[in-house]
Amino acid sequence: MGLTILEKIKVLQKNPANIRNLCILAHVDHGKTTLADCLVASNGIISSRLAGKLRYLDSREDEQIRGITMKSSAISLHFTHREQEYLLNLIDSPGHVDFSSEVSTAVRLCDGAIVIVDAVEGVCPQTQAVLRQAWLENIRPVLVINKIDRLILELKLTSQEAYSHLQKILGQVNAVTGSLFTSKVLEERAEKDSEEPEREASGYGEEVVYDWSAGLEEVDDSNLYFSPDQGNVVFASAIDGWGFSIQQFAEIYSQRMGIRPWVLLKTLWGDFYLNAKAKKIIKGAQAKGKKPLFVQLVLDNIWSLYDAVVTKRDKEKVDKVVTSLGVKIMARDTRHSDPKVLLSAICSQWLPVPQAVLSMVCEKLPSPLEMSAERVEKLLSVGARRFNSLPQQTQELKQVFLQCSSEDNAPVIVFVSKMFVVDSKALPHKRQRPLTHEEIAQRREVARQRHAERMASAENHADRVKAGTAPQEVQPSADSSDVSSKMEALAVKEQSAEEEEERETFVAFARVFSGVVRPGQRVFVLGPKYDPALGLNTLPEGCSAQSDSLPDTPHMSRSTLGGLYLLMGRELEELEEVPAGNVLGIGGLEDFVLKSATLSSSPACPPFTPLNFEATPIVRVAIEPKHPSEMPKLVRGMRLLNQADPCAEVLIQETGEHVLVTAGEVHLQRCLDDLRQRFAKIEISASKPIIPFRETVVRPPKVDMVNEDLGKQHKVAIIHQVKEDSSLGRSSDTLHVDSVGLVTLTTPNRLATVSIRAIPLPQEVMSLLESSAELIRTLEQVNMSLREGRALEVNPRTLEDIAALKDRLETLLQGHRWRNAVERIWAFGPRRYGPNILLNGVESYQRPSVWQCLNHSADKPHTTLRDLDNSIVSGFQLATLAGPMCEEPLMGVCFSLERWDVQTSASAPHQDSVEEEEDAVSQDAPGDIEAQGENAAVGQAKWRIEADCYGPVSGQLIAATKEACRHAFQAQPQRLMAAMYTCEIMATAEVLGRVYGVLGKREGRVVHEEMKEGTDMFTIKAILPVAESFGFTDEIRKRTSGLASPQLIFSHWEVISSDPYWVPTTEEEYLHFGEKADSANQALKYMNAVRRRKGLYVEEKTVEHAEKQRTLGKNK
Ligand SMILES: Nc1nc2c(ncn2[C@@H]2O[C@H](COP(=O)(O)OP(=O)(O)OP(=O)(O)O)[C@@H](O)[C@H]2O)c(=O)[nH]1
Ligand SMILES: [Mg+2]
Repeated sequence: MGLTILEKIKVLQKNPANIRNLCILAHVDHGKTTLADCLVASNGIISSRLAGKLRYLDSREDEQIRGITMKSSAISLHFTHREQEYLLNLIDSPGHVDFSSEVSTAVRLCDGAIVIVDAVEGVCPQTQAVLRQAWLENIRPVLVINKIDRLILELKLTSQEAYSHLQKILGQVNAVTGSLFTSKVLEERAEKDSEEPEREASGYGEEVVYDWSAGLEEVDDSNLYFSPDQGNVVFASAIDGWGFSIQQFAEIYSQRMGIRPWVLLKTLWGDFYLNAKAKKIIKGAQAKGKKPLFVQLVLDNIWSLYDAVVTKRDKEKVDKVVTSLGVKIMARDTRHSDPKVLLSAICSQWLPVPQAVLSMVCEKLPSPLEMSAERVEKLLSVGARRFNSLPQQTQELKQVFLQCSSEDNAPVIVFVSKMFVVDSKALPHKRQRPLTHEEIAQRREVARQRHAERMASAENHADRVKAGTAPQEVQPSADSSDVSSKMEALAVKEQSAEEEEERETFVAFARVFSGVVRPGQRVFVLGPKYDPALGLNTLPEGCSAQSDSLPDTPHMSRSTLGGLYLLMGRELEELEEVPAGNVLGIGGLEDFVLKSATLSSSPACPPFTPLNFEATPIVRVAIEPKHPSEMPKLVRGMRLLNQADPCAEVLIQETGEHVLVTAGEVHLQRCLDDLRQRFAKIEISASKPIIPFRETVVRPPKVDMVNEDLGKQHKVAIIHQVKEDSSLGRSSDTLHVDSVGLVTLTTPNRLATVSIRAIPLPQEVMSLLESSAELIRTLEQVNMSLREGRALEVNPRTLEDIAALKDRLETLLQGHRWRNAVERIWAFGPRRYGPNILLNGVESYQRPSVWQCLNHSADKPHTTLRDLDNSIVSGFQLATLAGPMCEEPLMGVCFSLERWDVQTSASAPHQDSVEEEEDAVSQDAPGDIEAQGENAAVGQAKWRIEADCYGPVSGQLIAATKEACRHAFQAQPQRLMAAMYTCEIMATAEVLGRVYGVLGKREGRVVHEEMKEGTDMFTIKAILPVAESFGFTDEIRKRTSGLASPQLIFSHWEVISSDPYWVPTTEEEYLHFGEKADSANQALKYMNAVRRRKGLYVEEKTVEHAEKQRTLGKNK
């Protein structure tokens, strides 16, 4: 990059009004990187001939090979629009669903986005996802409808057909925006309503006016939608280098036809036609069968140009067009064998796409100064807290954000959205940079002098030789060898230093929201759990990150900023300072920031809300080095990978395996490549993907496997009955299982007894719990703080969500069995927010409800927690974390605790500190229920001995609850649940059959099939088990010669209908399946595979009919 551009950008960085931070968002392959290429070419960074072919921002090798973007990367461009200079910080993002976390990191740093839609494919799943992300972050989008050339050349639409097709696409995009908008308005409305009564209560005497309208009518949504006449839509073909907005044509035709530009602007898009005789523009083109203005004045021109240049190759016509457009074409373009070259040469001058897109960006996207107050509040209020409840100093920061000030006294606030890795060689101070003119001149001068000296000494020497005296002949050579050896030594040293330096360097991808950052500046690094109120209390007033000794504050550390970099795609340029409103790279933070963080010079600054990630990491593989001795390298590599990827998770399982969790197959491949080539630099082997399952119970079936009513038949198989009896009526001295599945278990010391029953939760409840996991986690946090006696000021919206969840649960859990169940919920699990419920069915135990944050007068005396309450919850958590089938988490199971007796003796003396907890039981437990030991003295003595040998009661109760849950689970019909993907496949009619073939083979199910209007493409929506999905994309691509390429998105969990423990038990079943029942049992296959992987016992007959085999062997 020339120095002049860098200088220019540095100047522009200081003027936030003319800065635009934007990202390019779209579904995969809709042309983001191609468009970015065109924009980059407009700055002369790459040649415009290569634009679209180079994909400059896809700097990784695998990105180029696969042709998809995997990492978002940024570049700064400058652009002149209406005599103003603008700085555009552009971020190209990936469209593949596996990398959607990269989109989240990009969106957070921007104020606006270019959303691209493929003119043929229209709105796709990721288009909707990115529009939603833009909404969630409150950034403003503009639209580019790309690949219009495909309508002409591939679909061969007429201009009129293309117009209606474009209208449809616009309608689709607006429908998505509309639904987002409506939900937001309704949400705001609800929030306002909930705040109003509060205001009344606070006694400000404000008049409260209730308004019953939904609020939709009064909100102005005219600026919200994409419409060419609003100037927020560009039609383009990035690959051919052209693009236009209505404005451009309005200007052209207003001069040519003498119509005022604003009239044209209003009528160029829409149902208007030109009446040439009357020289009037009239509405109603469609009704009268006339060509709409857009077709006549815009599309027809483009269509005829393509026709002349590409289809007909009509040289004369082309020449005419070239002269009339006034563009200059080079001779070699005219002669080129590929007509597209000529086409893009003409189009990129006539309607240059950077001009159209960047003008729209400058006009329609907000500058950092225009950040909305709503966005600021959203960024600053973490979790359930409401903005108003933050400390005063923190609330004042809102103003700072809105001002985006770069004054010296403005506090520094920076958000790091991800850490990325660059080769240390690519860092500016390590890189060889081209010499400036002065340097070249200087070097030339030095070389000249050296040459002159050498000449002079040679002459001297010759003179001396001539004179017969060569006294110091040896000396200089010795000298020089000395010097050279020194040089060598230096070089070696440098090399080893370099090797050391070859380590990957992390650069933080960040944006300055306020203040000015400089290298070497000290700032606070705020973790996601940092609480500004606490920070302000502990730190001395007016302290700054510069101060030397500061008291330790939780979730806060201090760090010194390393180098600051301007992100220029593949390159980084060093900067001395970066003012507010700019995107930048920061070095030197790798030890302080894991993935994202908030940096600030003020302790009042709260951490930003976490990024919204849409992808669920689901594909797990275990990784090990090829050579066991390289384990430390692998561990380090995995740590680096974890830091460098926003979505990948790295963990060590209980089995000691190193596990990598990724969002999908493509993501997995990239992570493995990164590990091999960048982070660990060793050979590694990865296991087959570990497929997650869930375990659940279902209602007992009414019919058997051959659809016969179970009630009418009697069971025949004696062996199986024995088996069943042993599982159902199992009993030992501490365990009893009754015939309806109620399990009663006593702790080994016989002091506590629990009775638990497992009940399947209705499907809707299970999905509700699953989708509300985040909310339940918040609920749990609120409860925790209530229990500790700290009242947390909760955001009213969160409270409302919790109330809504409760209501919904109440409506879903209807019927006799679930009477009052929602109030009786004891806990959720596993991990306290999972989709299983522990229900309190103990009549005599009234515990505070989990919903206690909803009613403030909850602290009634009779609802205190019983001691050891926590042990029951812990036991439940353990039981739900790993089920008995194959130690996978449970899902959709309700455990109802129906009896809980604790036997204690009221005055048990204790010396043992271990027994403290028991002590508490004996003294405070209100539930000193039931038999208090027949003989107190004997009881006491016995108890003490047993407590000694079995450990504390709390621990025993945990184990007992866990075991009871497991037995209760086993007493019901058990099922495995499989993770399911949804995928949308777009395929042409010819390959449709093959797509179905592949889906069928992999147990996929088609749920929807539709023909895309105006094309010969079909969109198929299918559901596919994750377990069968590996290699699916590749197979589909191969079988359809690359015509169909599906994207798999995790959708839900589904019960596998077959019973893994099934054996024939009725006569009919025997008839049908025989005694062995050796037809394939998918669930059993999955279950055994998991058990085998985990090293659990697998019940399998390896050799059957051994005798037969032996006889066979003998006969041979
Ligand atoms: N016909 C046509 N093809 C285009 C156009 N723009 C891009 N393409 C092609 O579409 C394919 C995908 O382009 P990319 O720019 O890599 O798409 P992307 O949106 O960056 O894809 P991801 O980053 O993987 O999400 C490439 O083969 C491009 O050549 C266009 O305007 N017309
Ligand atoms: Mg791309």
